Amino acid sequence: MRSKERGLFELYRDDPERADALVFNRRGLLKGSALAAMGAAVGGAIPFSGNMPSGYVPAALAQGAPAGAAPKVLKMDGKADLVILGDKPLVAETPEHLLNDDVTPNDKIFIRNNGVAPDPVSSPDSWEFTVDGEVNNALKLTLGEMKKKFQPVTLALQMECGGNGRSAFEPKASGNQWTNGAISNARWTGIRLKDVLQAAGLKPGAVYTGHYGSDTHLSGDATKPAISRGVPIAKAMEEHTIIAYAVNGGPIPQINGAPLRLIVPGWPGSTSQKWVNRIWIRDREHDGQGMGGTSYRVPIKPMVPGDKADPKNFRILESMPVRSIITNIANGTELKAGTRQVGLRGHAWAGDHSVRDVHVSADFGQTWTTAKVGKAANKYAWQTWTADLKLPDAGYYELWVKATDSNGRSQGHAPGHWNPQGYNGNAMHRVAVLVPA
Ligand SMILES: Nc1nc2c(c(=O)[nH]1)N[C@H]1C(S)=C(S)[C@@H](COP(=O)(O)O)O[C@H]1N2
Ligand SMILES: [Mo]
Repeated sequence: MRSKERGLFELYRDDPERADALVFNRRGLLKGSALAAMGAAVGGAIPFSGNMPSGYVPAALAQGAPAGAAPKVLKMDGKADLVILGDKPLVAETPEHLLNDDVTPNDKIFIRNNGVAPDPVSSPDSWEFTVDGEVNNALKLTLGEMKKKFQPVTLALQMECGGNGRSAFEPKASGNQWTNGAISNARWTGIRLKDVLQAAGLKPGAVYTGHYGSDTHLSGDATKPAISRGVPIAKAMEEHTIIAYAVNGGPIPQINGAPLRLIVPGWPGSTSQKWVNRIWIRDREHDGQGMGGTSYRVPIKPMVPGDKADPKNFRILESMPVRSIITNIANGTELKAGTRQVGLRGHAWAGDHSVRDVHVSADFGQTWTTAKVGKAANKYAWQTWTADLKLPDAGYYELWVKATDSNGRSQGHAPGHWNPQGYNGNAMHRVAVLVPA
């Protein structure tokens, strides 16, 4: 933003409470001198200020980088400027405006480690993979043998961390404070997990999978997996659940699970085991690291935000919720003077479901424009949408997007169903822009 004064972005970064106090009067109404102050701070008038609901917190300004400390940018060979959310273990998200590609390139695939990543292997085809437990023939195969024995498949698949969107919860939920950047939609090549399980022969008692990888627990305890989650057999047998050995036509980046990883699209990313070397077929729900307590679990009846959880009230999080992002304009962009129309583009996805509609607004939700929503490249790929919005005057705008899934479920202004670890947070994405006078 071009403001000569210290802009609201800077103010939010340095002193968010003062910024809120400046913008909102005691009753939370954005008007009068507060509106003038905000206009000055953002460097322009707010043409649709009349539509701003009382008590409205300019979330677009507080979203992502401007709130709190300046972002720590990842410096890693083969990775774009991801934003570091944690360094022990390494966790880094891809800002929405870096996700504009239809197919996410390798350098923009986010990173979520739970433990200590293993060293790269020199001979990927000798990687050993085991299937055991409730099967007629336990399998021990090398990756080279797997490639020969099973039919390859290439699919564009969304892979989203279960905690994506968590940072919007109030009170704060525990875990990495993802904005919307824990999502990728790369083209993975591998073999169907179903084919491997059929070769092993599932026993009638097979009900759940348990996944293991070669990374080690942060504590250094070698007997404890960093993470070991699983899925019901039906999801494991789904056509789009694959064991991948390549991505976007080449090797998988080491940090994203080379030489072999699961992709369980539409479900929390934690089920997509990286560096996978064993699948244990269980005769009951898996009880590995990340399966207990409130981990990857959501309340079955609403709880009071901030309350202590009663694990009896929780079920395993399965399909991820509907979400949409604007990817062609970064939050805080100053458009060209004289801009009166803006073309928007982004993606939307909905876990196991498809996206029925995407709507965008430039007037704080007073009017919504229906976006053109493209078809998914295949089931479980995200859908790309485009829309044009009029900006009637110079000034400050927020561009909002919300998607609706095939069951009619949409996105709210703030995440609902508060839960201690902040799952299912799918507040709409908002991007602030300024059209200079
Ligand atoms: N072995 C192993 N697999 C793992 C993890 C991990 O820490 N170790 N993290 C999981 C989580 S929580 C997510 S969201 C995805 C992230 O995959 P990515 O780092 O390739 O984006 O991997 C999953 N698979
Ligand atoms: Mo995750």
